[in-house]
Amino acid sequence: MKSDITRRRFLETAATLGAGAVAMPAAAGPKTQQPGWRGSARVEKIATTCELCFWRCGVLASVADGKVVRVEGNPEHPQNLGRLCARGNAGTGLLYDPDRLKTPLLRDGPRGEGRFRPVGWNEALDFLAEKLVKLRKEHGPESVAFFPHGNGARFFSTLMRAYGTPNSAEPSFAQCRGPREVGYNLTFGQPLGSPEPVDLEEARVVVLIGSHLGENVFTSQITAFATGLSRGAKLIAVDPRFSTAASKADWWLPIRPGTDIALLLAWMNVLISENLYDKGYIDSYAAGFDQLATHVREFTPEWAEPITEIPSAKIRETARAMGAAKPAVAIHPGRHVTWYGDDTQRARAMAILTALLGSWGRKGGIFLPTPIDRGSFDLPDFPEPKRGRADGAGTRFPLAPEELGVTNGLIDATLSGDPYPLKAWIVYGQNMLESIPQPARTVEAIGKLDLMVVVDVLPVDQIRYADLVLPEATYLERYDPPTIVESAKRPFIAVRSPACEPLFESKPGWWIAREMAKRLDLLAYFPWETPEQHLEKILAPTGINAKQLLNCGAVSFPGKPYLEDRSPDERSFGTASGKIELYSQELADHHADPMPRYTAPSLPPKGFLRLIYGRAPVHSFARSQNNEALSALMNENEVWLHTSSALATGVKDGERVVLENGDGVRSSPVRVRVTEGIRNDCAYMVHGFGQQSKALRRAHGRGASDNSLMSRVSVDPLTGGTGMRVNFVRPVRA
Ligand code: MGD
Ligand code: MGD
Repeated sequence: MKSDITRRRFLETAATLGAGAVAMPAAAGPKTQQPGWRGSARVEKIATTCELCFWRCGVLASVADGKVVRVEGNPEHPQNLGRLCARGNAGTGLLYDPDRLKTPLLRDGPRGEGRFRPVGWNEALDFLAEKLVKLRKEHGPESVAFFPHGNGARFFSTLMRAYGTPNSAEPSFAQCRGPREVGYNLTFGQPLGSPEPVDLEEARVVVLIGSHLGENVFTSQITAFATGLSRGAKLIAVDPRFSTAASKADWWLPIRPGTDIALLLAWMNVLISENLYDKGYIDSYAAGFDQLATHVREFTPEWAEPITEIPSAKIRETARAMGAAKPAVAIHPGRHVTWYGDDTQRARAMAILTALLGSWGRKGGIFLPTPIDRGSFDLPDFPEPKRGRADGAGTRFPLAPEELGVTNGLIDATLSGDPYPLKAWIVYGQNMLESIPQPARTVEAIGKLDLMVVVDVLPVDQIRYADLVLPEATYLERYDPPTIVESAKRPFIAVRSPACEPLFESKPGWWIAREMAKRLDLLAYFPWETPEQHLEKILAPTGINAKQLLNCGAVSFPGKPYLEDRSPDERSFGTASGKIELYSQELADHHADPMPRYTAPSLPPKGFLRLIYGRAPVHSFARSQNNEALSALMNENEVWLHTSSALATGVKDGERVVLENGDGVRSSPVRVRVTEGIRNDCAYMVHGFGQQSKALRRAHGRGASDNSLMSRVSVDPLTGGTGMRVNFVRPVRA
């Protein structure tokens, strides 16, 4: 029952505010006219939404003679206010990438050899429909698994639910922020959502635990971060590497990897033992304080010092800095948090620290979402699957919400046939061989399938294993469902609309999904003919119409971001107790620690270094390395090695080495960066490079892939999240 509450909250992110308080649009409404392609009329600028990453900034695409000549930030978009990062500015590099997928492709040779013949859309979709009908008849609709990612996937998700499969999973849960959402939800009764609502600009102390803001670039987030620092906020950066953020920090704590929970417990110990926590807030809103105080009594800074390798005096000093600045302390919850398999508990520890400082719902801490009412279609009931989910969400992984799914759980089921065989995968906007660890298992699982379908924009490596490839139009060529962001100080709705016609034979996702629905007799789930009609329906309760939104790109609404903006009855928490749960009965019921406890991570064997990884500001995941403008800025990654590690192995700065992991897996060659800016027990690289597909002519063979070296994972038993920082590598001279 409690888990049901947990799961529902993922969908109702704005649940703390009563229905009567639903936001209405700003009185002025849209201000400018940005006419663009409507019918056959050519006009200048189209307001739309970026998809180079998942922050989804507002952009204006300048169109001349049907060609997008420039993409810039939309000044009217409430999130990025006209600013745009390098990747967003390089949108045309994806649109006009000569290596794009151009036509539907059907496999024409053994699977894995990458031989295809181009086919028309009718042949491609008839083929898929025929296969899906057969699979449903012979193995049940549950035998088809869906791997979506990105905004455009939502129409496909409707299609897959209508078809009857419960098996759908995105990497944004089990390879990204799943354990964080579960940890905060257990504590505050509400997950954080995206964009994460961290009040960086108002903070007096910012705490980054791994979050490498500055290399991890979300435009408005780093703007708020810079604003906060320029207003005098102190910065504590906990990172085994001297990250860009660490270089701005008042305290850089080069923690021994995997020991953050020990540091967090010691911070709690100091806040409580020195009476620096927010007593009034805890008394009003929290439950379980006495149990927590008893629990952390033994976890002193002196206890944490040998574990974390951070001097106890620094632990005290930083805890006191937080205590003095409370409640304006922004403990950034992190985003990619699947590190060591204890990730839900680390997220819980961060959430509890946030609560002790009184920072949840307070200026300079974590602000609260404000709901936006939206319209929906009256659809027929979705068929109730006869068999439950195959990925373990809600069962083997009791706190993984069924709506989001566990990618690796679906791969496990495909390999084992347990709880039942999966016969087909449909992959939309997910680069499985780069974003799911243990890629050799993924390939092995694909080998067990009767059907593998990939809907993508580029010929990424996984295409090689597909039976059918469907080329989607890029985000600049299509409508997607509107972006509705409640976790902003001013919540907003933004639109994605086409700046130009789809190139080649590519088609928008909404069109592909609808055409499939026709063939599968599921059109009742798509009761609209054009995406404008769909948009109009969603917008109906907001008081703005599709034309207005298309003109300006985004409309914001007044928000109530802080507890003080809300009446007492709007301040309850969505937990079972209605309070912030410092002690979690729900975790105890699942035989897990009700309060976080430190467990030691596995250590690198002699001669090996822990592989850690992160982002570069000018690239997104593994999706941007083939982009002409972005590859000109950075066309390979490097492996960071500490000076002493380089000395011990005899490798030199600038030399190319191969990395070999503990299982003997070798990377492609990668250049060494010898630096003092990393601990001597780690090796670091930027994710997304080392791509194998020869059809990506700029990205192919550039640098090394972190994912290829992840032959091991430590799975979080509560969520299924794959802890990926448990692989060890050594440089081997090429
Ligand atoms: P992490 O991988 O959690 O990423 O960005 P973050 O959430 O910031 O953090 C990487 C940092 O953790 C590195 O600096 C690494 O040295 C440090 N680290 C490694 N091990 C440990 C440890 O044990 N303890 C501590 N304290 N630190 C450790 C990811 C985020 O970036 C995500 S999820 C998305 S969706 C976006 N992707 C993205 C992108 O692709 N490109 C760019 N430019 N920006 C992006 N922003 C977002
Ligand atoms: P991308 O590499 O961006 O990552 O996981 P993914 O979303 O799988 O792959 C996106 C795929 O979608 C690419 O194949 C791209 O060509 C395609 N694509 C791009 N635009 C479109 C479009 O408009 N339509 C369609 N149909 N396809 C499109 C990201 C995930 O990866 C995340 S969120 C995180 S935080 C994790 N980070 C991470 C890591 O740092 N290291 C390793 N090893 N694995 C990771 N996995 C996770």
